[in-house]
Amino acid sequence: MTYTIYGDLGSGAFSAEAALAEAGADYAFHTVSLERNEQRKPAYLAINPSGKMPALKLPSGEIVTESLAIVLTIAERFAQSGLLPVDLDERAQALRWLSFMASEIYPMVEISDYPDRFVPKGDAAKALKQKAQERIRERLLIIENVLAGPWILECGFTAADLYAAMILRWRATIGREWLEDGHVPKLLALRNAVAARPRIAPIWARHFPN
Ligand SMILES: N[C@@H](CCC(=O)N[C@@H](CS)C(=O)NCC(=O)O)C(=O)O
Repeated sequence: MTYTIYGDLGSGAFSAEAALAEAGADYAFHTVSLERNEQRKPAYLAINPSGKMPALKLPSGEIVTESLAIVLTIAERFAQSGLLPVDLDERAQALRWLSFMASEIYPMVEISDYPDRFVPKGDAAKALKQKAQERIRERLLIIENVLAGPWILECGFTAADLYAAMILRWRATIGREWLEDGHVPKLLALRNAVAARPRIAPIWARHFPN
């Protein structure tokens, strides 16, 4: 029995797949198409009633949802992967920044990508999208300012880095121009360093071509 990731390419499923690859785990990737709205269809709602991806099926058959819980589950089960530092103070910082991204940034992604789920289409939706992008950018700048370089933590690569790289690659969500305007050079270097990691590079290329 292997792990099975449910999700689409380019989505939060990247974090699950990159974590499993870093851990050297066997896994299968089951595509749930965002374009076809399959995350809202009964077959997927039976896996994750919240209609969000990713979901991870454990070898036992249990389902884990929420990208943060998935990444931490993988880090715990493959302790030798170094996805979480052994030192408890360093680990606390990895957990801090992972939680910050999952709870302060990721929820803004839905608002930026689908503002008309929250307010009527048109000017209200445009204004809301802009606000959500501002929040994401403010929060990315907080990480930019504490980032040790090349990774978030001085002790080295952790799961927080692969999670940050994924968010940084959601260019349309954040705003391409802002990203290209030089506000977050350390985070962009981190994103490139994550993309170049030997176990992640082929996964990055599948999720984020071009
Ligand atoms: N809190 C969830 C958020 C996941 C999420 O928003 N995933 C997006 C793809 S990146 C999704 O499933 N969107 C589909 C939708 O909102 O309909 C997590 O961390 O796993």
